[in-house]
Amino acid sequence: MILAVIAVFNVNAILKLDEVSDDAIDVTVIGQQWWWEFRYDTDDDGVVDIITASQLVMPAGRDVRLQIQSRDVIHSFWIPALNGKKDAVPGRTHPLVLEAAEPGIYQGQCTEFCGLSHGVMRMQVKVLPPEEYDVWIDAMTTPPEQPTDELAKAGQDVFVQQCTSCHQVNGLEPGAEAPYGYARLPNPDYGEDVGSTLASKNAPNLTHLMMRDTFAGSLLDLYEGSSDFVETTVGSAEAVPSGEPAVNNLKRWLRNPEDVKPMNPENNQGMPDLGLSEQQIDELVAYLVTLK
Ligand code: HEC
Ligand SMILES: [Cu+2]
Repeated sequence: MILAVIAVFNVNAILKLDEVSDDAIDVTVIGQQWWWEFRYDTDDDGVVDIITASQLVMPAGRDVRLQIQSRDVIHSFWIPALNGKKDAVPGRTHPLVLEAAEPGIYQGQCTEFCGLSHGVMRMQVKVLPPEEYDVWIDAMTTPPEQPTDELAKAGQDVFVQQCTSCHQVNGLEPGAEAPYGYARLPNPDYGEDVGSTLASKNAPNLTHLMMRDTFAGSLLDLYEGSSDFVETTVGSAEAVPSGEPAVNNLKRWLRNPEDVKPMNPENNQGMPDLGLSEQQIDELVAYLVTLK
């Protein structure tokens, strides 16, 4: 009898967990060794118009329906403050609904052992007030401005030569020639199209790199003084990050990514050391910080 009474409340609550409102937002989440990708179709026309990494962005007070997938091994998506865990399994799509009442930055961690850098495969959910979320969508669907200073322009040339074989900046392809143009749409099949040698055929889309607060699987900050993001901070969050770009973190990454996090580039997992000169690194970083 007692169990029957408890079951009424229990079953009710369990059914509600999967309920979503009509204005829910759909986001595809893809686990990779060792970072998370997020894809949005903001105008619901069946075409992906935003591809970003490390940080899932959503508005407060609205359901977000995640479709969780993987491109390599089994990962598990978990934002403890927002919902339970859900496995990311190659060849399958698992749904999970998130809803956050309060703006803030919510921390998460991959919770299924997925190889070398599993322990540092982090992610964040940035929850924005609804009007700030619109600002974010606007920024993410507007091409970044072309670099104007000489150092950044030189960096863009190096980027086309050395980086576009793995990373997309919407509109820049390997062998592209100046003056470069940025297309508005990201390409979900970019890796396949450029013949990427990566095991997952995929690297983070960098078109709006500086719109995130962290990079490299949320291991390093993209802005100075934002290290308080290591813990979930509820209360406020900005659509467009402000502050000084953490150029030293970007330089560290480009000098040798494997120094920052364990990867297996010999097996085409992760980003290899490209043997860049300090001059090239300065140029590349001057370019990367324009990607906003
Ligand atoms: C062989 C493929 C490959 C090449 C070439 C490559 N990268 Fe990467 N890069 C990756 C992969 C894979 C990751 C994701 C690593 C991770 O976080 O686990 C990555 C991550 C990054 C990130 C962090 C992005 C984020 O949002 O977390 C930056 C910045 C970056 N690369 C810049 C560059 C630049 C600049 C170049 C050219 C000098 C370059 N990469 C060349 C594969 C590549
Ligand atoms: Cu993982």
